[in-house]
Amino acid sequence: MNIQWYPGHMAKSRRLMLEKLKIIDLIIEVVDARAPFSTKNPDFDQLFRQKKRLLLLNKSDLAEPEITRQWLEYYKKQGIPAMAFCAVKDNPKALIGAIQNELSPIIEKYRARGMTKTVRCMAAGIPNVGKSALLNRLAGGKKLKEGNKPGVTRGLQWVKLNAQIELLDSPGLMWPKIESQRQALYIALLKSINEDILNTEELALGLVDFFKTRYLDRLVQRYKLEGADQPNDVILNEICKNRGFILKGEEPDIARAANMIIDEFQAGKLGRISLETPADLKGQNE
Ligand SMILES: Nc1nc2c(ncn2[C@@H]2O[C@H](COP(=O)(O)OP(=O)(O)O)[C@@H](O)[C@H]2O)c(=O)[nH]1
Ligand SMILES: [Mg+2]
Repeated sequence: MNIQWYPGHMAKSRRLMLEKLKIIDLIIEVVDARAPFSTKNPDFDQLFRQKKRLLLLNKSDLAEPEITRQWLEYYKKQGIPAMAFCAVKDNPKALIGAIQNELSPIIEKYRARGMTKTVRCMAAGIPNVGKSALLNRLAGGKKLKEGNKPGVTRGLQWVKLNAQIELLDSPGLMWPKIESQRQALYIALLKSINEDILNTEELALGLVDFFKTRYLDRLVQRYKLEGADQPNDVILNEICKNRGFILKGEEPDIARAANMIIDEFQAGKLGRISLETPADLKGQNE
């Protein structure tokens, strides 16, 4: 899979975000807890180098809790402030505490001079990781538009957390070229890339291949597979037949099966799944 997806509007968003950067006190960097490494935009280290950052592993309700715990430990060891969150369910109290904690040196500095300063946070990340959902959760409302596909948020938009803290929503940002095949696969499976540029069958085969490494039993159970020790395309074929996705002339409807398995994975029907663990990074460029 060779993905080069950097639509024109992203270059514009990047510029607009850079213009706003000087008034931002904290970046809430949102990643998907199922693949915190692969959904982290490598450009951000440079882009936000002078900013305080809080890393948020969102959609933690869809990831394996034990692996999320390993990720948090991994970041802690590196001195990176990080938290797991579920923007659709979690009470935001602990997160608000963490945000206030990060901002308190700035607030205190002004308070010492008898001033009250409004502090500002920006949510940033690749598309579809839940930036808008997160800010809606924090601000307690549905002011920001959400959607399970990339490109829903276009402009920059403010919401208020409380009298002193303001939050800025931003459009998802990719980087010009995804170097690793595995990273491209994960980003695509998590719907951060526009679906029309992807080959669904290739994606589904990649997903089957991933399941073989850690969750083969779930695949076997859900799709009632007979032989698990089979090549990926044979497994996809069997899934297709077992679901009765047959075209005229007994031809298996592979495209339909491919779509179905990706949809079911995304909807959490195969259980809570983590695509990558900190141990997977060994030997890669961390
Ligand atoms: N299960 C689950 N879904 C989430 C979570 N956060 C966001 N979503 C969903 O993911 C999709 C993308 O969210 P959105 O906030 O629009 O992502 P953005 O592109 O980063 O702003 C929406 O359908 C949200 O309802 C979460 O923590 N858990
Ligand atoms: Mg958004």
